[in-house]
Amino acid sequence: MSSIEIKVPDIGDFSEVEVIEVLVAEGDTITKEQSLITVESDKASMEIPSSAAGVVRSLKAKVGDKVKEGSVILSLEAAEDGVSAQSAAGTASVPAVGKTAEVASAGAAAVAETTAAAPAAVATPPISTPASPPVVAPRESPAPGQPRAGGTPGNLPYASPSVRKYARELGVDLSLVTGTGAKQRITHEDVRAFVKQAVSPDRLAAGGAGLSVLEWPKVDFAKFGPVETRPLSRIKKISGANLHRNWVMIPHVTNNDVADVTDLEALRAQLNKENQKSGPKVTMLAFLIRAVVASLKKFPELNASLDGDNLVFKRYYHIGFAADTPNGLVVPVLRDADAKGVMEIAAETADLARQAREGKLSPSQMQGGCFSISSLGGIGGTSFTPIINAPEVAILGVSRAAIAPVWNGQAFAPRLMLPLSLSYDHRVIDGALAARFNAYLVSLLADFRRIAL
Ligand code: CAO
Repeated sequence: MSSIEIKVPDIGDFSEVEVIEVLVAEGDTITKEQSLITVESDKASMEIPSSAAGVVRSLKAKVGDKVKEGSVILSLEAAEDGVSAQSAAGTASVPAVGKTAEVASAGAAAVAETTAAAPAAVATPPISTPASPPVVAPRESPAPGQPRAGGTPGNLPYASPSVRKYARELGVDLSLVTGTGAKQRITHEDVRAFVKQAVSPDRLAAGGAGLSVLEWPKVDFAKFGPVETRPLSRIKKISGANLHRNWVMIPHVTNNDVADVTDLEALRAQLNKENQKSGPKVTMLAFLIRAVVASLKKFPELNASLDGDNLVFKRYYHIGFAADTPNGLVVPVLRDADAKGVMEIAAETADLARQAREGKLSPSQMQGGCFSISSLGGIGGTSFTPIINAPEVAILGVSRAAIAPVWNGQAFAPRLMLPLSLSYDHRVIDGALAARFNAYLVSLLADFRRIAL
């Protein structure tokens, strides 16, 4: 082992350049061609590679130093098969710094080309010269008086070659990263922080859209009174993550309407009276599913899903319905609802709801839904905003029916009015279409014979 000094090689036209990054530390074992420091001129930043392999004994260059050809970067305990001290001392060939700098000033297109070529330069440094030329990245200055953006479209982000390489390895688009280094240069730490934020649970829940919101408040509730902490159920954790994503990613609008279900309720009561012993209990939900299917047939945009720039129209009618269970909300799916009558729907939804409460639903029984219904009518409420069950584009919320005075043209009559809250994805469904859908549904529920038309 021999001790050698690694010096700054010939750096072309530049008499003095600033050290902006030190890429190794004392005690590091380095390989030949490994980048040691990044220096920056007014036209380009470049990495100086080592001309020998070995262990770094002492670092001589630090960030902010001005260095020139011959300045000592570090002293190295060279490995046995290392290069001779003389060659390590920086008798480097003239690097192409000046040439690259010209490219850099030749315009955005040329700059992009230089950048695109950079990976190869970094990955396989030239080996034909005693000391390889620095790896160079053109430097783009901000317009006078303008702050340097971490990256704006068309501008080359301001970062050293090693940061560019690091970003490439992680798949980070540097134009999206804000630089916090000197003169807003993007540092390794900036790339790390960007990735950390990109993979944070909140960000992932938002599908990468990213929300710039305050951190969730951390409160020691026990300071204010007795507390008991219980873990969320598995269902709550899964449904919570889905609801959160759907809420933040879908532009929801809710259309509220009321249906006169006086006659329908009378029919339901009559059917239940007739079927008391034999048939299933006929529920409002079963009528609603039947009416929703007829409405989806008339307004197929609500029986669709977004797929990038396309809208996928479904020619099947699988209807999900929210079921309240001891462990949380689940949405069983009634398949081929268009092929089933109200009695069959009533029997099947009752069975699915029972399986849901007993935690016996299989994943396939909760998949493939086209449209969902969330009925809180048996509990209460006058309206609410149901959250769309992605990738569906609409959901119907049903609140408690109540007797209300309705003007029939001559007088107010007591009618049973059912509140319907239709939430829709405004990217797919216009407000007018949603209002038409809801009005049509209202008309079917008011006179169920219309479904046969
Ligand atoms: N208005 C007034 N009363 C209603 C009604 C309405 N819209 N819907 C149902 N009811 C009444 C019924 O008449 C019935 O009363 P009777 O026992 O006197 O006949 C009672 O409420 C129970 O109704 P049901 O047996 O028809 O059941 P349902 O259709 O209300 O509910 C199901 C079935 C599975 C939807 C329900 O059990 C459930 O889980 N609902 C909650 C859904 C939910 O949690 N949604 C929110 C999702 S977002 O968090």
